[in-house]
Amino acid sequence: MAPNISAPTGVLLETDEVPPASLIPEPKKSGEYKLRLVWRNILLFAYLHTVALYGLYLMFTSAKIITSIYAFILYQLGGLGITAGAHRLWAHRSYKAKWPLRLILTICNTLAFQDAVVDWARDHRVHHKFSETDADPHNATRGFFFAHVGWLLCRKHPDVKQKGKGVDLSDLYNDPILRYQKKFYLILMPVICFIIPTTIPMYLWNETFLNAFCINLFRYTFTLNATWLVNSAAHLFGDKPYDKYINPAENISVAVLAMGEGWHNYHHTFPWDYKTSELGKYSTNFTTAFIDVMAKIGWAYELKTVPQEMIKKRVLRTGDGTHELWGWGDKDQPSEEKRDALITHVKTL
Ligand code: ST9
Ligand code: ZN
Ligand code: ZN
Repeated sequence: MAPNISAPTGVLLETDEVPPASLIPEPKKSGEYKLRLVWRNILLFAYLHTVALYGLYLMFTSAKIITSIYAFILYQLGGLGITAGAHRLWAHRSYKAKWPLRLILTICNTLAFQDAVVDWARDHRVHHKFSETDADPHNATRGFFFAHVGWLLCRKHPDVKQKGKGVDLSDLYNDPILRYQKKFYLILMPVICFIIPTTIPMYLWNETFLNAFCINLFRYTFTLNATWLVNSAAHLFGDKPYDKYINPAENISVAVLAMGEGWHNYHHTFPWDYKTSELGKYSTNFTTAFIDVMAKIGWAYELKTVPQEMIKKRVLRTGDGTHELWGWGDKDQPSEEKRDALITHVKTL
């Protein structure tokens, strides 16, 4: 009998048997379909990247230091709108958020201009469900460039729309904040992503228009590329400690640039974990730190995470052997580490 591979992505569920290597299906190649370029996007992205590079040059030659610090802060805020908002909260529902947090995340998300959350989350759910097939909007089997930005420069493969229709989005449309963001996107986006970020440095610390404008475009383009690297680099390069049968991999460089979103082998294996990684170390996962702080003040709640035992079983079943240590009690944990570990709040009764 054929192995019980969860159709159609090949992603194994906890109860599935591990298929013998010879039975793992080859990723489907793009079949009979004609690539239709979208020249408007090609020209806009070429313009954007050219001005962004000039903005980078201005950062080192004529802009005030505070303008660069400000651009970095905007990158982090916009980044959170994507990672903590569109990705972990809305696309994956890995935690819940009260309305003030949802509102803040929606504003941050608009600052990052990656289209309305409902559209972003729709494409992302489709990406997880039909990963590395024609129905995946940024199918990484079509190469680094297509997964990175090429998919935004042409019409989507018909399978994306066809299979995407079956993905439930009712939870997103039930959120009035997201409905308003989508409805007024063409007004909100230019104001929040371009006009306000450019005028603040001009009025508050007398930055020139040219510096403020170009450096803001650099900030926007940098955030875009950090995000796109998750689709390209983290689908092509890195270890696969959790599931060697899928392409997404653990990529620390991407994790740092994308605020904790480079642990992609784990994330595709357990997409509902709010940490999008096993350990969620704050140093390489700023988004987890942010959600934990929000949970402390009660704005984030029902944070879902994978129990250690479940991860352990999965690593043994489908990992590629690069997962070194489970955590406390792993059979490979050195005895001196156990002996010297600092254990606080020890139970006294
Ligand atoms: C951008 C998005 O950059 C980047 C997303 C990256 C995701 C990364 C995820 C990685 C994990 C998270 C890591 C985060 C890290 C963050 C780090 C931060 C520091 N299902 O799309 P259209 C139907 S955006 C079902 O126009 P075309 C639907 O009816 C950059 N149906 O397709 C739709 O109508 P409507 C700025 C679907 O015509 C209709 O088709 N934005 C689906 O083929 C038409 O949809 C841009 O540059 C689906 N999945 O055009 C705009 N999809 O929407 C770029 C479509 O009315 N986009 N339908 O319901 C475009 O111009 C166009 O989408 C296109 C395709 C030309 C690419
Ligand atoms: Zn995801
Ligand atoms: Zn992915």
